[in-house]
Amino acid sequence: MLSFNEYKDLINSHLTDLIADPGEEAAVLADAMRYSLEVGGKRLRPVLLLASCDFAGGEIMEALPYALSLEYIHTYSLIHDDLPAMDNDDLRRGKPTSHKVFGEAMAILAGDALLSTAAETVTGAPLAFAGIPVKMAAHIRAAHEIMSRAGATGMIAGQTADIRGESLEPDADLIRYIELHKTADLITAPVRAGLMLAEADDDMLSAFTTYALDIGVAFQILDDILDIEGDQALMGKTLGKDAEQGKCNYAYVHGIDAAKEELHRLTAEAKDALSPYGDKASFFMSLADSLEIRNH
Ligand code: GRG
Repeated sequence: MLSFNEYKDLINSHLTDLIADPGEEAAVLADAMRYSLEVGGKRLRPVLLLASCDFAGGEIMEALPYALSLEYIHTYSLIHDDLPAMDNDDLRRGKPTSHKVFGEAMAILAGDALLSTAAETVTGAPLAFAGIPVKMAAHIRAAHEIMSRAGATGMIAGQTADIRGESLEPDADLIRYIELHKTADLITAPVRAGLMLAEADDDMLSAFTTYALDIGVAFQILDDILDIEGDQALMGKTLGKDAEQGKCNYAYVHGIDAAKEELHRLTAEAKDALSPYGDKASFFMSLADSLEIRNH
């Protein structure tokens, strides 16, 4: 296993390799796609994919296109989330948002193109390895896992519930639905897809699914806490918007103390799920701990 930063460096060094050149007539599209990818980001989702695949004995270079696809999907979701029709934000990853730099139409298209590049990447990945034996069923399962958790029953369903929640009475079930789908699905997809590529057994898949859903929900709860008491410069985005927009979230509805307790409970439950793997799972145990105390 590598360290978080070693996986991250590998991702960053290939991040824009798969951004196609649309020709001079549409060169601005590739510029906008690259801009949002390169302005920063923790790369949590692609790192999780490489680390999960590595943990289960898979080939990380074979998993790399799938990892990149996760960052394309995540970046598209941030570009679209920042649009005036959604959260209307001027700042993301500490820099002006896509629509502030390229205009609204181009920001919509850059998001669309990142999502289609992700689909092209996961469906085309086996072809990239023509000449070496490819476990086709594993590739198809991983591709389906990524695209379905990003889609109409996954992240987009969560975003829909989040927007709907602005005009509803706060409700614990709705809050958990939003956390699970808006955020945890795109953290669970890389973990499961990485294991699928390595043909991990069902017990491992089940333990790591519990881990990923827990750290995913915890990630959103801490995001909501940081929206109230975080440091704007560190977060790289405008804070305090959830209360302004009447967001249906854990910290806003149950209070900061209850949110911190739930964050801690979920982190402990996530680590507990991996206890059968002992020290071998230390990468994931430490990651859960560091995500619990992140400040950005
Ligand atoms: C617009 C289709 C569509 C979906 C939007 C991802 C999302 C769903 C909205 C973005 C806003 C938000 C609070 C999302 C929850 C997930 C989250 C906290 C994203 C930020 O992820 P980080 O902190 O970002 O990993 P970096 O910049 O580090 O990659």
